[in-house]
Amino acid sequence: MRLFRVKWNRWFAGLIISLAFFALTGCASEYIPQNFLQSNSRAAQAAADLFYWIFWVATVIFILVEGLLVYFVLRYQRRAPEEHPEQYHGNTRLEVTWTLIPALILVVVFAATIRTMGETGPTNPPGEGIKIDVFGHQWWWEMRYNDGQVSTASELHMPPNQVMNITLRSENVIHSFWVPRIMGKTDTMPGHENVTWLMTDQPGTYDGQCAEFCGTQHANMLFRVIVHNTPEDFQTWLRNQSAPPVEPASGSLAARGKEIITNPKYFCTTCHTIQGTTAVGVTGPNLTHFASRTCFAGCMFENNKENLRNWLSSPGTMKPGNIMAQVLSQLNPGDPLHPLKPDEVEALTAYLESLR
Ligand code: HEC
Ligand SMILES: [Cu+2]
Repeated sequence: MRLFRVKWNRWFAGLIISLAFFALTGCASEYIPQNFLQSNSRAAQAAADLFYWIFWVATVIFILVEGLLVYFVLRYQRRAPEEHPEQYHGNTRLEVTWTLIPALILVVVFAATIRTMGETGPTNPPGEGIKIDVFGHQWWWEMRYNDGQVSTASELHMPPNQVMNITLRSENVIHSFWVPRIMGKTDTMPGHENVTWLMTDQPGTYDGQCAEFCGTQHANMLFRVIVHNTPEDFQTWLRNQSAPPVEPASGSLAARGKEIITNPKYFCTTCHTIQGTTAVGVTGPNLTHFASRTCFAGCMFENNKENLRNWLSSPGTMKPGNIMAQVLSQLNPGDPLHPLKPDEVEALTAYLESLR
């Protein structure tokens, strides 16, 4: 009788754990930015369809196999301590059957996967559209338009209903370019070019993510895909990105910021480019139109005054391990985590905020 009670306690615990599991899966909010099952493009929809198709096939198999298992356990359980089952060995017909059926199912799943890849895979764009280059850096994404004449960071802009043909590169480690709601993953490889494409008819902002572990800040290597409402809106954006930034009024705080950033003593120019100035470095994000962007540092931060001020006063606290913090630490050996003086930070913030 005691044994019996213990068993029921276990059943009860099992029940509670499964209930908690199903309850927790309901915790996610309605809109999940990186949920590829809530797709916003034909390619993502095809991937989601394939997923559901395989999921239901697997569910039927699961119910069938587990159902039979439970049935046999109950039907043929030992009823007396001295009872032994009848002994069998081998049944060729049964064994061939249960080898062939799973093999056939796998062939069908494989064929469906190949078909989806053929229709919407990264190497099969539905046509030629706008060519851009995307680079994976540690730890941010760079997007180059117009054969490299325009370079921006953390934001990929595109028009609706047009193919973006993307060449992917990396200068350091392997990253993976992923916009779950629009397209599947494609790796960026050092020394090797990969291609992918994006297309959607739904304007909006979609979250992207590096999907291949690439160092300590891998999880903070995000980006945004901004699909403009009309092709004209996109062209306006591109024209603005191609133009040099507005010159700060002489004597202003922003003008002092420009002096600092272009002064080689501060190293900024070795890593950043600001069109029309002496800053021509390419290690870090191009800052020519920094203020036009919605986020920075691999979209780890919203682009606002407070975050920018914090970034400039201590990039090593904001995103530990990044190369900017490492190099700037030389500016202030006494307190390497705070390389710039507060008034320098203020001036730089004012200047960067003027780069629309
Ligand atoms: C050794 C190269 C290097 C130096 C020197 C450097 N930076 Fe950076 N900077 C970077 C890198 C790399 C990032 C992106 C880091 C990340 O997101 O992981 C960055 C990010 C930034 C950003 C955010 C831009 C964006 O879109 O993400 C600003 C603003 C910035 N730096 C300003 C400065 C200023 C001002 C100086 C000089 C005081 C400076 N940087 C010096 C490499 C450098
Ligand atoms: Cu990465």
